[in-house]
Amino acid sequence: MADFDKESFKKDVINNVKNLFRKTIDEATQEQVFQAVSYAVKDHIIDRWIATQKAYEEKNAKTVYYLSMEFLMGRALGNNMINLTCYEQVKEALAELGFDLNVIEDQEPDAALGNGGLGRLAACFLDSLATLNYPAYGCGIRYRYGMFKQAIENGYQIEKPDNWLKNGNPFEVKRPEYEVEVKFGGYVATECREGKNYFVHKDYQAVRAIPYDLPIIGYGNNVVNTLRIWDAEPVQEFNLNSFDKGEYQNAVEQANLARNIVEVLYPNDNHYSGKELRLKQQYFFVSASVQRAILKFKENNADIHDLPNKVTFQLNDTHPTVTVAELMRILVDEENLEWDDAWDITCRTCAYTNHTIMAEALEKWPIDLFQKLLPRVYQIVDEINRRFVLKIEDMYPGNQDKVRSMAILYDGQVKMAHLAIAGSYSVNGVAKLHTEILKKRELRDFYEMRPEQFNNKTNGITQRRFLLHANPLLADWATKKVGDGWITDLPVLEGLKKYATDKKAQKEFMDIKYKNKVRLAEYIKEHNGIDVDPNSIFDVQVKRLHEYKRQQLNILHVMHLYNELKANPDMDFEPTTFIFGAKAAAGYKTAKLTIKLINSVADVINNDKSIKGKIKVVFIENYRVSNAEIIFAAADVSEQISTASREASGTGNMKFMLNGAVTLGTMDGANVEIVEEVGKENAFIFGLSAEEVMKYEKDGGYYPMDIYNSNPKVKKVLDQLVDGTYSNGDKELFRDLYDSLVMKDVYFTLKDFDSYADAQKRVNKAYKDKANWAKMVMLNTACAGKFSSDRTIEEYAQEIWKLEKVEVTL
Ligand code: 26M
Repeated sequence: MADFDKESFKKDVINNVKNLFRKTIDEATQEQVFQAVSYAVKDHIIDRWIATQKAYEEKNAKTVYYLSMEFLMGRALGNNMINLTCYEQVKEALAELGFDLNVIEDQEPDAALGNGGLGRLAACFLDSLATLNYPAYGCGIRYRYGMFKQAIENGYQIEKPDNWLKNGNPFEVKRPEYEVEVKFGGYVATECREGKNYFVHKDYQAVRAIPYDLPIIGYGNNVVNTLRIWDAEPVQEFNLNSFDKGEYQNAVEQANLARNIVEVLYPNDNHYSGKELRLKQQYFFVSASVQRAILKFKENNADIHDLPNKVTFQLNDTHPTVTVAELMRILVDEENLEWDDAWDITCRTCAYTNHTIMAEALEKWPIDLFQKLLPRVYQIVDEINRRFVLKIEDMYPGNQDKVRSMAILYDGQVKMAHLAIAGSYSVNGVAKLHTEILKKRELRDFYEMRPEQFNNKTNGITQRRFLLHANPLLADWATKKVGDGWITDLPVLEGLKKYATDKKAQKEFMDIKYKNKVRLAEYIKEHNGIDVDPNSIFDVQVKRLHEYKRQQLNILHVMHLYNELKANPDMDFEPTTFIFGAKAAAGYKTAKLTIKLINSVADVINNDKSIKGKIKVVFIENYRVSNAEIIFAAADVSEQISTASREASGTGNMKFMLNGAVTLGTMDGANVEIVEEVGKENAFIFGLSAEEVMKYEKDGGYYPMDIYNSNPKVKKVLDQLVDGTYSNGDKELFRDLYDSLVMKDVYFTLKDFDSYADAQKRVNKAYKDKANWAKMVMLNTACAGKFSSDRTIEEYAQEIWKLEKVEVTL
């Protein structure tokens, strides 16, 4: 970074420690130095932030508002320094002050305002938008408590609150001047003025929405975009004396509403819970974000009809879908547009991304709940639905099936996906296979009605965080081989292909992998107290715990392998460390029991001297963005073993690939495209195809009992779930897992078992051929270019958002 002066940076840090903590630098704790360094870095951000926003305003550039209930940002300091291109300079400055930058970075809590894939994708998108010079806001909620911290006690998951704001957030800026009011409850009255009917919302409860802005720094281009997260404050602090009874009650309720609304992230992933507070959260941040966006638009534009030329609201799944109705409310009630006019604008301003085909994730709100909480918005949804149903009937006269499958209001429910599709000009899936399944099955009727609305945008990840920051050794190596162009143009890594068969390069690459495995082994020793051998295969499955992701398949196979080794201790087998990391939704029993099973299996196997440490099983506690960065860099094998058709895309698969791991996976989500890029000879693919799975499902499933009865290996591991092998003799502990696998096996775990075990064998054998293994993993890194979120964002920007790049000079 050109405007970085090491000596003045050191002075800034020393000064910040004094001002913030009344201490000299040698008295300060590492955490206090973290704060001081962050403020010193923020000094370098702020002028760029101001300049960027000025440049956008001058150009009156079209802006995308990425509306998301989740932004899984992880830590900011390291990433901010990377993107300002001052990481090495700060590292040196701190070393001279006697501090280790790694230790300083470790002081920062993760900003875990998200569950998993969907939230992390939003974070990667913000990084790419800023790096590609696109005007963008992320809009979300400033949860007081983010994703819970996971502790493992006696093998069980315990959830601990994540008080991430405890020591303040050095990078955020409160913007009280941009507060808006959001209204809940009450009723709608009609008033007639000058012959026109007006809808007036009465007797409501209001909260003040206060924005906090976080800087999103583009890589080396002076761009700083904004992630705006909303806090809630009560409209009036209630004062015991100044209210009559009714007013007092209302004041208390309003204050409680403000307190509750932003309190905590719902820790569900791919599962809808139907809680009223969740709908409050959705409307709260949507209404605040849309109101603010319209106010800003009106500062620079005279005609509201220009809105679609200047603004897109991108809806991250159905969670912010109420945007469609809220925008209509503002256009009709506040801008006084006619319905058709308003609807035309709305449908050209909103776009929707679908992230899942899991039926239990579909958001459907009971009409009475929705109507009571948002009476005016409900009236609007009702009218949208009335007109939409007329359109369906017009297209398919007399076909009630179509109405049933497409209406927004049906069976006493508000179907958020249907509202999102009806009110959007674009509907996209997140990988080719996923989009095809949406078009052919899940959303077939909508696709038939308006095929041009549907498109695919295969997900991506940011190489700035997941290679440059997470894996500095490999990043430096790649830069030495092909230059540093890959940092903003990932396909440049293709230049590494020619080294894949070069003996010297292979050794360099594998030495780096080894060092990263040592780093992870140290982390595991420190956090789990388990010794693992960096020379063993690191086989890794890290992701949310869900039956469809099939951690059960993985652990059942480990149990099987252990049986084999016990029976045949001299079996030809390359020692393997099976690494898991996963949080289970707090109320998801089967998922929590699977965590207990993994830990129980780990206990038995890790302590059995007879297998000479050939298998180790490790469950990494509290998997999150910050330790993910260490884990991906150290992996040899990437477990992507979802039931085909269920994982919309996956993005962990891409992070492993980029860091030189081979995929062991099903033909699901983006795995299909990974294989397309790297070649099937450089991946280990197994299992039913999506089509096969869907065919079984259409025909009512299959009989897992047949497999149990005919496959002795499968029978043995299943029996071990209920014979006390992994539960100190307790035959009931894992009974529910046994029952659901043997009776139903909804996720085809037994069906895919043999094929998975065979793929594992192929992996183990392939690892022995050191040269070929090196070639395979190097080709994975070299072929990862497609999976940059820069590519994804260019596609969104050009094909959906129609944005133009804005240059920023200081
Ligand atoms: C819904 C209702 C109430 C509470 C929580 C939810 C909810 C939260 C998160 C539902 C779904 C949520 O996330 C789904 C998700 O993460 N989907 C993943 O999206 C990734 C990015 O597109 C894909 O790569 C994954 O395949 C997909 O599972």
